[in-house]
Amino acid sequence: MIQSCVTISLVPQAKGGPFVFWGDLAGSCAKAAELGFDAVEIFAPSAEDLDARLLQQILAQGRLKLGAMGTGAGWVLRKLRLTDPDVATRTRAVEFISAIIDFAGSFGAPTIIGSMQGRFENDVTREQAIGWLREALDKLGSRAGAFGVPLLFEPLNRFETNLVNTVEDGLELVQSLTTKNVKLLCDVFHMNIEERSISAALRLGGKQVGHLHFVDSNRRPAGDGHVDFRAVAQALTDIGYSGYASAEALPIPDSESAARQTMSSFRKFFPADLVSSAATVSG
Ligand code: LER
Ligand code: MN
Repeated sequence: MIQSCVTISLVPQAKGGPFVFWGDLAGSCAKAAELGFDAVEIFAPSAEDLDARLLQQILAQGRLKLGAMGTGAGWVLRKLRLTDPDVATRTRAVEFISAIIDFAGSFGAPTIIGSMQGRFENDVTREQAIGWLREALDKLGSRAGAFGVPLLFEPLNRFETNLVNTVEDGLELVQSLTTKNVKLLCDVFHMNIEERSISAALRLGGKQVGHLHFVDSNRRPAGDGHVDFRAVAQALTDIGYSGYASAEALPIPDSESAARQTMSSFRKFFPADLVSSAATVSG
């Protein structure tokens, strides 16, 4: 069954980024619950900045789940990347993500690697960078496995990375790992830029699709751009996808309206019969 999720950023320095809610964890969760979301995806400055007991209480109050946690603050705030040429920086990047995996894992939630993948540049070749990335993903993927959750790896568009831009690139990477616990996060905004066909790419991803960033072509909430979400929903049903459709979108015109627009699209494109047939396919 496909479930709804919405992003909350707790990182003021990421201002301008594609997050629906900003700050005020309790208030944002209360609003997400009021609008009918099943879960929240949290983008925090670090694992240490979160209070697990408080989060537990807030989630319980709204009958919400933690859908996933992002790690991009490692890049935004600390300039850490898994493919940095400096080994000490790569090690700190792995430690930063490990702490988030442990925190999210204790809530039964996966962790996302997006911008922390970095890029290859200057004297570093793509092969070298991919080698470092594989090393890190093997460690981090098996760490997430201890909590019974996958690690989510997100292909990004060419303006954000030159390493992994498409589902095909992502599959090649995750299938080359020793761990089998890294799944793909398909972000419709990035897919709209990089894929020849969004639905064909989702079908190619198949069982390796572990999470979806549910957002439109212009990074506005789903339904406010030109993505054909009927085709997206059909592809997800065909592959038996049963994860989250998580709104990682700009808060346009404001957070509450963006969340409402997302929910209205979620109900339109993932109606109960489609959602339950997806559950049947996935067994
Ligand atoms: C960044 O563009 C993005 O889509 C995030 O989910 C990556 O951390
Ligand atoms: Mn994304």
